[in-house]
Amino acid sequence: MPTGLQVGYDEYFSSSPLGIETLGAHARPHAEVALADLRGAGHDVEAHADRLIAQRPDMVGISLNSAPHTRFTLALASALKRRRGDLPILVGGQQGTFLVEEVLASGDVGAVVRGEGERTLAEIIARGGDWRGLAGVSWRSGGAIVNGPDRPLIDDIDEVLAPARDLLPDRSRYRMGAYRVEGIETSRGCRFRCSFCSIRNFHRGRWRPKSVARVMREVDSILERSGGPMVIYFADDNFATDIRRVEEICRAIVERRSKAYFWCQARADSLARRPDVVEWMGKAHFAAVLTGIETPVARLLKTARKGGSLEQVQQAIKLLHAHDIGVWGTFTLGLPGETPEEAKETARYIPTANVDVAQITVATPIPGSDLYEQAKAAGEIVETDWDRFDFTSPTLKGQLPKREMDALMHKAYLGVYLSRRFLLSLFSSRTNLNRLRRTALGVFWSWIWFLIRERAARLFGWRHRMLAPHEAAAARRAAEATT
Ligand code: B12
Ligand code: SF4
Repeated sequence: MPTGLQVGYDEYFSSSPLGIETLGAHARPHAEVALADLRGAGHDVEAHADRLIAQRPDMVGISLNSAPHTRFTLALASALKRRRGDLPILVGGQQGTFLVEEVLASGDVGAVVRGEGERTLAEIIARGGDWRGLAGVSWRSGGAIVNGPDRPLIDDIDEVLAPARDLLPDRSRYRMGAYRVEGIETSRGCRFRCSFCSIRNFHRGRWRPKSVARVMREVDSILERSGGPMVIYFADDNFATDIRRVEEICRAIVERRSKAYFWCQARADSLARRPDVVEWMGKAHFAAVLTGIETPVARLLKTARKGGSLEQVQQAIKLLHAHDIGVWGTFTLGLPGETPEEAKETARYIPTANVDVAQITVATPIPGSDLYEQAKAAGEIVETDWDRFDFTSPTLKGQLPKREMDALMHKAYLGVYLSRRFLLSLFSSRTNLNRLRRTALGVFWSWIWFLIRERAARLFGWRHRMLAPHEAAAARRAAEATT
């Protein structure tokens, strides 16, 4: 699991890396497996490569899920190859899947596994590392790229093994503030088609659930092993896709009488329609729901094909609060076509939305999203450095310049976390909401501290030792020339 995001996320919220843990479980019957989660462990590619090579791997797989991990991933592949020219390197994940040519371009990465990887990886290992001809794989042959056919999706995802959490035994690092966090994936995909999102294309428009029994087996195994208070985070894109299943899961959780808290990601419109199910979520100890609010500007929501309405968002917030469930609202500035006045309107709205955690991002054309395809075709992507696809920087024509975007964003954050309402609410009785707000405030201050350190680093010229791909290629050529 690579690192690379330079805006601080890895430093203050690290949830367990479900992708590599799940792949580890499927690879284990065929090979000895070691996992390395490099997030939050510094950006020194050379040092990471030394540590990985010291384990004498026969093959290395890198999970390239998010855009800001791209440069690090390619630099890591290159650093590994400089040390061991014969080492087969695989890349998979959301960003890898939709960026095959770029990932394979330097020749350091041998193959890209497209889409969900459990079966493909197991087959590659079972075939002694030979990926040629396999479905779901793209590889280089001579100078050309060969794309194997798409691999059919796993129909019954109950067949996906539980993540091999024991392969990363130090679980204390997976936390947000005071909470220990463990992720569980209970479904795959999403039926909606927001233009800025890649999920629909990654899962080919399908939503596939795990059965309630399968989900609860995983919940039970985490609860059995956990010591103190903890959060179980359902990492599904829209946990509320099948609202009856949500109720069933909540009823099963209530039966456990555990002290754990639960978080999930869910659409506000799905929740607003079913107050009875939100009540069950409250009984089951759901402490936070992450929901995409984006903007109050109806025109922009429509262009982005978000669906739902602001009224439903407000209804859902009221409903969640009534059952002592915190709202983690995500907002988007710079949606395509947004005018500077509309950006200000969104920023002004954020502190009034009554959320307990606010996350503000800049609309970013991620590969696999319709926004990416359209913007690319129209020549509207103005940024080429993947490090800038960090969801806080402008990357599209027409978006406000970084300085203005930052100013709006910072003002909105201060408006949320330093508002009288928010600060006074911290002194109310210790409810879920209250705890979440304290956590959010703690994270907010660590972010401010991170920004101060980053500014200082820039001021005094400290640099991360991360090579750009062209620098890495030059270094490899130089090393080859010497040997
Ligand atoms: C949970 C989650 C988080 C959590 C935990 C992140 C984590 N890395 O574990 C938190 C909240 C911290 C988070 C943060 C961010 N996230 Co996030 N996150 C997710 C989410 C919802 C689920 C990830 C997950 O656990 N999936 C379940 C596992 C089993 O699947 P998987 O990881 O995709 O792995 C499978 C395949 O991809 C493939 N595979 C993956 N890697 C490899 C490697 C090899 C070798 C092989 C063979 C196969 C393979 O096989 C796996 C099994 O099928 C995804 C959306 C999604 N549904 O995937 C977004 C998603 C990955 N996140 C995204 C983003 C943008 C971010 C942030 C940058 C947001 C921000 N503004 O800061 C940060 C980045 C932080 C970071 N360090 O990664 C985007 C990335 C899009 C992109 N191309 O950039 C996604 C796709 C959501 C979206 N559509 O916008 N995220
Ligand atoms: S943003 Fe959320 S609701 Fe929209 S398509 Fe992506 S996962 Fe689905």
